[in-house]
Amino acid sequence: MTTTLIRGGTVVTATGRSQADVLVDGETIVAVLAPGSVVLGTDLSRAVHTVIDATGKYVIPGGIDAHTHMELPFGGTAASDTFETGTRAAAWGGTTTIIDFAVQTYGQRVMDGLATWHEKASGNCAIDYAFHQIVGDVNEDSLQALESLPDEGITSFKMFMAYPGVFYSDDAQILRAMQVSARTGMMTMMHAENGPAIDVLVGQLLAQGKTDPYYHGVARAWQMEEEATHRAIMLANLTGAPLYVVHVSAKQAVEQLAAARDVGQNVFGETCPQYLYLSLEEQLGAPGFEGAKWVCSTPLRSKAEGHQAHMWQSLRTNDIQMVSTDHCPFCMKGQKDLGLGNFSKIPNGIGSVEHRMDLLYQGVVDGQISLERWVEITSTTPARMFGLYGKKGVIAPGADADIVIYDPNGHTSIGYEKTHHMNMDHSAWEGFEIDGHVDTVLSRGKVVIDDNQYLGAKGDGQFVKRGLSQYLI
Ligand code: DUC
Ligand code: ZN
Ligand code: ZN
Ligand code: ZN
Repeated sequence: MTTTLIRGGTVVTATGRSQADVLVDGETIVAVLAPGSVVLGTDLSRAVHTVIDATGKYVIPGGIDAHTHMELPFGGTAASDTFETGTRAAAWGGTTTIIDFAVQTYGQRVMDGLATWHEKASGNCAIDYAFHQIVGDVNEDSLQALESLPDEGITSFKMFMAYPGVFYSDDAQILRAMQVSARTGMMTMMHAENGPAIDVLVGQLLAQGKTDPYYHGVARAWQMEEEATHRAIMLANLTGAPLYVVHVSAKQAVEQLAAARDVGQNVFGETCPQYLYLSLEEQLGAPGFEGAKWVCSTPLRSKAEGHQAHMWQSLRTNDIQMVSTDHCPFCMKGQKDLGLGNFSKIPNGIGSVEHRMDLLYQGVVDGQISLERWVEITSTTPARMFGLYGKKGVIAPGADADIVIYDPNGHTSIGYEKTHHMNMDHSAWEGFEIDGHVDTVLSRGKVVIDDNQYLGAKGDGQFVKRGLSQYLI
């Protein structure tokens, strides 16, 4: 077992920052020490094999991206990142754990869907990974299967109020699954958009010849998100299920979540980098079919209507608790272009797993959030929300040595020809400049990124079983 000393840095956690050295033994953090406590050449230091100099840099717990879709079958194609390429890209960007969505498709058994996901991921990941379960077909058999998921280390499942005919669950199905959630303590996760109503609007827009990518966002209006969010909250209220609404983008949806939290309901929300930085107006202004790279659901919202600013505000007020990517990459050629002449055929999704830590750090530089809040919303809260805390999400003795050394004096230019390790033919983040840089990444004690080199290997990452959420009242 190698022993590593990270010295000279500023350790930043969700609750504060201090000058400290971090001692790692094998895969685990064993001590957080006053600077210089380990004097090289003394007995204690004889055991130290590697010294990493973090002077002038932040030492933070590795990022946890609680919403990714490697290899997701969608829109007649599949998300272009495999577990191998997607987790490697995540490591490049300072994310050391992903929680991906295992998929039960319509007509499939939940446990068969889960087994398929284990096959896809096992032996292929660069970093640790866990699963949520998508329930695409709520029936007697699925409801029974849900009861046994916590034993498999899966303590959350997701349903879709959108995508009729694909993943969609109606209110009756949602109610029944939420009853299981209430009984077991498992988190219900919800894609909250009124799919049947959206499909009517999609048909009407197409009939009027409005086929460009921009109309995706017009059809998926904020009212569709607010209404579904409210309905999900009411069903959760009735059943007592804890509820986590994914990819929140509309300020009206945040207000629904905030009102429920104000009265003590176990309701949570995540937003994604695209809703903090990108807008429907920019999509409208993109030439030709270019706007297809930003087609995702929920859609980009109007900046003029104030959604973006409200998302940042919600991160400050904790009306939104954390940021995940909804990483769901598709190439323009051969995938997004399925929707040339019909926006509804563009596979939904943006690839961001590599850039989440940097994009949110820019929020610190821009004065949107504090340094500690950055760590909280990208690592600590995801760990607490989804039963990983203690091992993940913190720099403390006993935690896995998932550590990022972040250089606030470094710089990252994001772009397809620059920083890009995701398996897609473009970047949705082209031209973004970050006033910071991921210098070194340790995944369970192993240095996997250092000085712009990848030093890990596929299979380094292990499946992590999760406990119940530690965020519930
Ligand atoms: N939203 C996306 O953008 N992609 C995959 C599924 C989803 O809900
Ligand atoms: Zn979704
Ligand atoms: Zn998703
Ligand atoms: Zn550097």
